[in-house]
Amino acid sequence: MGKYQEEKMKFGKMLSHKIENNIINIRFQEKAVFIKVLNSYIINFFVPLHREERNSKAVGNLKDDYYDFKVENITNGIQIITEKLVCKIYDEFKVDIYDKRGTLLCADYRGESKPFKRRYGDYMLAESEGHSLREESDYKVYVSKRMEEEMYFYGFGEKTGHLNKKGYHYVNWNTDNPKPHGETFDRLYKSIPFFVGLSKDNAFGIFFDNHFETHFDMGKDNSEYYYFAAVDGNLDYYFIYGPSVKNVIKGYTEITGKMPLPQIWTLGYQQCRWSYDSEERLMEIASTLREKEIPCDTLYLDIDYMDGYRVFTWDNEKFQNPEVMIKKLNNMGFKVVTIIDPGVKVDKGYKIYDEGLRKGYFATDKSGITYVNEVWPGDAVYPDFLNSKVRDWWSGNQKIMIDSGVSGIWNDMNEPASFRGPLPDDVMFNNDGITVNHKEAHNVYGHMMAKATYDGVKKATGKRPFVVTRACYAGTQKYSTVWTGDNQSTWEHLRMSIPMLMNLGLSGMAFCGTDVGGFGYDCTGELLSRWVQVGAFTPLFRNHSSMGTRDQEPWAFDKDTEEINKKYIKLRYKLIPYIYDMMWECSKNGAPLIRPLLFNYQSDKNTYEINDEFLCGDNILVAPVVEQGLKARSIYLPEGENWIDYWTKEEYKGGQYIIKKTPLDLCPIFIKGGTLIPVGQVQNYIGEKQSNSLTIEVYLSNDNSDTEYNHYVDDGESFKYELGEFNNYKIKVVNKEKIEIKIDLINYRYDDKYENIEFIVHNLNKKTLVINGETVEVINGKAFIANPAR
Ligand code: MIG
Repeated sequence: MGKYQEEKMKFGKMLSHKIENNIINIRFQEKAVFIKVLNSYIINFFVPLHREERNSKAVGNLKDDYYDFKVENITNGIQIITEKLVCKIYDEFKVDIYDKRGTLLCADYRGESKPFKRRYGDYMLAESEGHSLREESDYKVYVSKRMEEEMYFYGFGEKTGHLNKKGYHYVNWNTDNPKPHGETFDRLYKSIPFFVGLSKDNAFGIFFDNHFETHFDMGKDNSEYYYFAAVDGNLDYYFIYGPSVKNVIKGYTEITGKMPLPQIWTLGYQQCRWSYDSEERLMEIASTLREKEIPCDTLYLDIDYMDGYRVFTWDNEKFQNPEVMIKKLNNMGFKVVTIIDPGVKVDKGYKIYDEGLRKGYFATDKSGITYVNEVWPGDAVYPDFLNSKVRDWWSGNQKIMIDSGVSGIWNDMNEPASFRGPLPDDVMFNNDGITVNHKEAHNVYGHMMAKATYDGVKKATGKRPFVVTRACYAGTQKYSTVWTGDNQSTWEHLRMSIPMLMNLGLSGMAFCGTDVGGFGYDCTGELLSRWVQVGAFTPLFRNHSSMGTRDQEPWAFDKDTEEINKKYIKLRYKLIPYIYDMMWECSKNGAPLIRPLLFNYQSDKNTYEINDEFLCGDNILVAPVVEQGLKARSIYLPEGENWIDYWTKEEYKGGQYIIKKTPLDLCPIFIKGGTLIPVGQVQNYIGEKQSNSLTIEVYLSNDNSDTEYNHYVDDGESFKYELGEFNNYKIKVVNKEKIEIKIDLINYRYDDKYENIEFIVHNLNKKTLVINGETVEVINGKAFIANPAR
C-alpha cells in the first residue's frame, strides 16, 4: 500500500465489538466497521468512508433475518462462525475467511505493495502504456488479498480478453470508445464490480458495491496479491461462498437480483441495422425475411426514425403513420423495438425539453445551471436519472412509444456518451435529496435509465418489459438485457465475444448478446456464417451493423451464407422450448444460458480456461469455429459424461480432446448423454403455429443413469406466472433393461396442456420403451403418447 492510502485505510487496533441483530459493529482505533451476516454463506463488510448511508443502487430487498451465527474472541481479534464459514477479523481490519473444514478461502494481504518493475526512458510512448492510468495514491478505498495457489478469476461483467482474468487489471468507468475493442482495453460500457475466485475447486465471489471509478487488479501489480480499489465512496463489499461457482452466482443474484423471465418472442432472431430509415426499407426487410422463410421475431429502428433525433418523436416524412406500419408488421408476426438515447435536444418549443427544463429534470453544473453537451441532436441536456421524479417522468413517456405500437425499448449512449468531451466531474445530480457529482453518478446513469424504462414499459403494457441497454451497473439484469456495444466485423471480435458473454453471464447479466456479424467495418459471408453459429445459442440473438458498412442481412452475401444463416436460425427456433426452460431456471437461480464449461464441470480443471467452447444451458455444448478458413478443430469434452454429436449421433466419452471436421455449414454441437431436450416446430416467428403437442428428444446415457428434466410452459408474455399460472412437467427417465419415461404435471395452472408428446429417442439400442407405465411402439426412434399428463 502506498503512503496515502495507508492513511485513508488505517484502522488501528480492535477496541471492542457489539452485536445488534445480524450486524457485528467493530470499533477500531481509527474507524468503525459494520459486518452483516446475510446468511450462512454471504457476509457483508461495510465501512462508511464517504458517507454514513449506503445508497446502494444494486442491492434490492435483501432478506435480513439471519441470526444463526456465533461471535467469539480470538487472539488479537474475533471470529464469526456460521454454518458454512469461519471469518476471522484482526487488528487493522484484516480479514481471513475459512470454510468449515479449515481451508483458507480468502485472506487479506499483509505485505507491502510492490509493483512489478517498469523502466522508463526520457519520454512515454503510447506503446508503453499498459498499466492503469491511475497512481495508486488516487485510491481512497483499497483492499488487497493474498493470491492463493492455482487461482483463477472470472466475472467482471463485460471485459475484453480471455475467460480467466488472472494477471490483468480492469477499470469500471462506463466508456464509449469507438476504437476496435481489444485486449488492451481495460474498460468498456459496463461496470460490474464483481468477480469469482476459484482455487483448488473452491469458489467464492466478491461484490464490491461501489459505483465510483473502481479498479480490479488480479495479480498484474504483483503476483503475490490481488486488489480492488475505488477513487472514492464507501468500502462496501460482500463475500459470497460457493464452494461451487454455481452457488456463488446464485448468491450474487440474490444480492443484486435475478434476471426476470422474458417474453418468449424476445428469444427469437432479431434483425437490426443503423438504420432502416424509412417505412419502405423496413417493410422490404420484413417481407424478404418472410419470403425467404428466415425466421425472425423482431425488427429494430435505430436513431433515424426520430424527428431530428428528438427523443419520443417520429419523423413523419420517413414514417408517415407509425401505428399503421407497426400494425402491419405485427400482423406479419414482427415486433418492433425502437432506440432511445438519454440526451434531450436543446430546442425551445419541443415538449420534452420544455417540460424537463421547467421542472428542473436535467443535470446541472455546480452553480445549478442546466448542463449542456452534444450528442446526436446537437446541443443536448441530460435527464437526471438519479432523481426518482425524473425516472417517473421518463417512465411515463414510454407510453408515447408503446402507444405507437413498439414492443420494446433499446437504450443507447447511456454511459453517458457525449461528443464535446466527457462530462466534467462537477456536473451535479440530485439523488432524491442527496447531491452527487458526476464521479458518483456516472457508472449508475445507464442503470437508473434502464430502471425507469423497465417501470414505464411495464406500466404501459402490463407485460414483461423488453429493454436493451448498453451501459449498466451491477443489478441491471433486473431491468434490462444488454448487448456489448460497438464491436467490429473481425474474427478477433467473434473470438472475444465468447469469453465476454460467458463472463457477463457469470456477472448476473444472463440475458446478453453481441452484434451478430459485427457492428463496425465490413462483414464477409464466411464471418457472418460463423457468427450466426454462435449467436444462435446466445440469449440475445441480434444481427446489427453500422451506418456505412455493407449490408449484413442473412441474404446480403451469397446463397451459401443465406442457407447457413437459415439453418442456424431455424435450429434456434427448434430449441426455443429448451431455451425458455433454461431462462426460467435462470430467473430462479441466476444460472446463465451461455456459460463456461467450468460452471457445470468445476471438478474438471481442464475446463478452467476454455475460451472457445461454451455450454448453452445444462445440456448442450457448443464448440464454434472462430478462425477464418478453419477446416477442423479440437474440442474438449468434460469429464464424467458421455457426449453425443448432435449432427451424427456418434457418442464420445468425456474427459478427452477430440478433433472434428468443420466445413463452413457445420458448428460442432454436443448433447450431454442422459438428457432431454424439448424442441418446438420451426416457424417464421414464435407463436405462428399454435400447437398442443411437444417433441422431446431423448439422448440416453450409456451408463444407465437416470435423468430428470423440468419443462416449463406459460402464456409467454404476462406476469400471471408469478401467481402460479404455468405448467411444469417433470419428466423422469429410468434407463435399465427397459427405458421407462414418466411424465408428471407437477404444476398445472395454465390452461393449455399438451395433448400429445412425441419422444425421439436416440441411442435406444433396441431396448423396450415404457411411457407412463405403458409399453409403446417405437418407429424410427419415435414414440407418441397421447394425453401425457393428468
Ligand atoms: O454513436 O444509434 O452502439 O448500436 O447503432 C453511435 C446509432 C450511436 C451506438 C450503438 C449502435 C447504434 C448507434 N449508436
